[in-house]
Order: sequence, then C-alpha cells, then structure tokens
Amino acid sequence: MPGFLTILPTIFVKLGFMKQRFVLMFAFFTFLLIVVGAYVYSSKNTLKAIPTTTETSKNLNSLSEQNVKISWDIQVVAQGLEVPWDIAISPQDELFITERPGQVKILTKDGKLINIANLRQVSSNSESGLTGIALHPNFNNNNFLYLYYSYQKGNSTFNRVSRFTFQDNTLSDEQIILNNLPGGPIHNGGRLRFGPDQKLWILTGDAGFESLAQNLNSLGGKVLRLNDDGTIPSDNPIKGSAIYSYGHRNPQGIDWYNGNLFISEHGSQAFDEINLIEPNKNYGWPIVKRCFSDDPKFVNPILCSEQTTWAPSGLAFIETDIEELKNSLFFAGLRGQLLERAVIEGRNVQSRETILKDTYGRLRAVTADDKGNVYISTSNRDGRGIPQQGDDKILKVSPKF
Ligand SMILES: [Ca+2]
Repeated sequence: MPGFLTILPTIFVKLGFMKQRFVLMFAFFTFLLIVVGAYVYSSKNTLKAIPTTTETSKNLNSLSEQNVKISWDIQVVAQGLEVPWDIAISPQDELFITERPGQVKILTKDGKLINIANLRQVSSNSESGLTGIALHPNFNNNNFLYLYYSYQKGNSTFNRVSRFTFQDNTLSDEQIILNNLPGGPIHNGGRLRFGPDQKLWILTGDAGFESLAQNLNSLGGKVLRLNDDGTIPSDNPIKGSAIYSYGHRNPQGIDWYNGNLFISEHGSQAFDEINLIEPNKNYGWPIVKRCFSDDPKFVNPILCSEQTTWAPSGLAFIETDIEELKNSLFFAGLRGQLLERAVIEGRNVQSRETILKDTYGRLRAVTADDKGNVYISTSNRDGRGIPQQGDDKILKVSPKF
C-alpha cells in the first residue's frame, strides 16, 4: 500500500497529462470536423452553381464547336417521276411536284403520289416545259397555285405564269398572270416563288437570245416581281415594269435570307454564279461572260464556279436553330451532279461543303421546309442523264448529329 501511495502523485500527474492530451485531441477532431463540414458545404454550393443557364449553354457551345460534326441523312421519299422540276410544300406538309412534260403531282404525308393535273397546254422541248410551282402565301384559304410553263405559238416557244385553283385533287380555273415571256429549248429560266414581301418573283432566261438580258423592253434574262394578281407593284424599282434586276443568262434558283435575295444562274461554259440581288442592278450578261468585271456598272456574283460546271438549278436556305447550320444556302447542280451547302454572311461565303456528288446523278429542284430539311429532285430522265433504278426521285436531306 505505501508503495501504491508513493506512486499516487505520479498517477495524478499522468492523469492530468492524459486529460490535457484528451482536450488536445478533442480540439483537433472538432477542428477537423469543422474543416470537413465547411468543405462539404462549400462543394455542395459549388455543385448547385454549375447548371445555371449561362454555364450550361457555354458548355454546350464549346462542346458543339469541338465535337459535333454534321452528317446527312438521305432518304428517298418518292420515285418513278419524270423530270421533277420544282417542289412546293403545302401548309399541311404535302409536297406539290411539277414534272416537266406537264404533270403536277402531290406526295402525301404517308408517301402516296397523286396525279392532280396533266396540262395539255404545256409544250415541252429540251429545257422548256412545265417548270416552276408556287403556292399562294394564303393557300389555306384561297387554294391558289401558280405554275410557270412553256407553250407554243406558231413556230415559237413562250413561257407564261398562270394561277390555278386547287380543289378536290384537281386544278381548275386557269388565270394567266404573265404571258409571252421569251422561251425556248435552252436558257428557259423557270422558277417562281412568293417572297417575304408576299410578291410573286419570277426568273426568266435569255432563251438563247443573249441581247435580251440587257434590253429593258424585254422580260427575258431578268428577275421579275409582280403582285399575286399579275399587276405591277407600285414600289418596283423601274416604274411600271415587272423588272427587278437584269443582265441574267439563265437563272433557276431563288430564295431569301435575312432580308437578302439570292439567285443561282447557269454561266456560259462553266462560270456558274450565285448572286445577291439588288433592285435595278445589272448582273452583266452577256457583256460579262466570266463572272467578274471591274466595271462598277455590273454586280459581281458572291460565288463563281470558275472553270468547274455546276449547272446550278434549285437554291434554298433552311430555317434552323442549330448553330452549325445557320446561314446555310443549299444549291443543286445538274451537270455537276451535286448538292452543295454554302455558309453565307452578307455577301461573303464563309465556307462550303459538298453534301452529294455523283451519287444520285443530276440534281435539280431544291426546296426547304420549316424544320431544317431540304427536299431535292433527281433529273436523270431529262435526256442528258443516265436513269438509275427508280428514277426520277425526290430525296429528303436532313442533318444528323
Ligand atoms: Ca453575272
């Protein structure tokens, strides 16, 4: 016992020391707990902060810039057609298709082709025949459908634009909108569209008579602008004239984007052009034969095929929210057997992409819907192509990511 008593003070000292250590350890763990707690709390808050709109969209943008590549889905939606020249899309998403010999067909949403007209008044010879089609902007209510076609008078070929009424899957009540346009087996022009201004725009070729393009008394080789009833708009650039621009050889594609009007036209021995159209301007033909001129009298194209032949026909911009596809102009080539996409900023072509080349043969019509798809037609039965199985076809071209 006395031994035990002698070690008592030591035990107390040790106990005191242990208490000190215990306090120190307690303090240390408390500190650790606070640090860990603070970290978890702050990281939770950081995680919460990431998905704000700005951050998310920034992430998506940088992703799409780096990783997303556009590839194209090509789908045959109709076949067995004969030189489908133009396509109009109805408010019900049906395709109205002209065939150059004189038929008009509808491709219904479930893929059926319905013949709605065989126009006997059409005279089809080489490049001439039934060409452009446009539905009135108010088609839902008035059923007005416009056609551009060639007809024969004596030994001469002319073109006219007529308005028809579409009802019960037939066309009736033809009203001539514009008559006696120069026409012929070559340089026959042929496209018509309603613009964002609700006016009817018509592209005419020089019909093989070059000088017509510079002659303001002729409607050949021009971009024309009319009211829907064929009268001349009071705000046309040349008072009392349907002419909007001139000096065109054989324009065949037309569409608008951001308020600008673009057309495609066939050049002479290559030198095909995409032009931005301004009122009352001269686009050079036949004085300027190879796209560009230093003479300020003439407007140069925004894109020239130079020594290559595209033979561009249809042209269309797509409406899309997809960043990579904005400002995209699509045009098809006949002899070039191609579908091209050009990215346009004002007058500048930023980049180009060949979507189709030689796969489906000659390509003619180009029409875009409001969902980012482009409908195009083959033209292998037009006397200048090699028909493939199922020709001619309508193809639906859609972007996929
Ligand atoms: Ca030109």
